[in-house]
Amino acid sequence: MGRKSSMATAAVFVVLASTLTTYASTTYTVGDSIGWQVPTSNSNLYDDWADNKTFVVGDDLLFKFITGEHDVAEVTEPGYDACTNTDTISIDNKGPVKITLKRTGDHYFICTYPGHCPAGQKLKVQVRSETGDTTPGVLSPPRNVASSLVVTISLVFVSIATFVLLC
Ligand SMILES: [Cu+2]
Repeated sequence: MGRKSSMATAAVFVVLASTLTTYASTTYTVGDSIGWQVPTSNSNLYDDWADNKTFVVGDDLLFKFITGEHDVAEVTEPGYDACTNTDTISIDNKGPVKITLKRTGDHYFICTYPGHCPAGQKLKVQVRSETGDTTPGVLSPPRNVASSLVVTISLVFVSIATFVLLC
């Protein structure tokens, strides 16, 4: 195989690899510019923040906080309601923390530092699949698979054309 055709083959692989990572997902910074902390004036801050957003499987939640001042624990609904972390699903204590929403249904997050959750540092989000399904525990495929496929196929054709030209 000549140098040119090896280069073309490499190009095809690069194109294919890059299209596989183009699934669209949204990263939401929890609390926006306020970040993840004890709300000072509005104890419903995180409820209000989540209210006007639609979260879909594959989206990320970015919890911005200073390590050692807060943490992020994913808990069960009773844990969220009572601000206890006895049923902790996961806990991250090094800020910032990025959590990918992998399942549909409700997700609950609290800060386990004493007094923080009762003061409002708690977040509940409802995660939907692309079709709007919120049945708990359903794993849905990444978004925009169909459109990515179209892009991939057209890029493969362009790559083949390049390959032919180079030979
Ligand atoms: Cu905290």
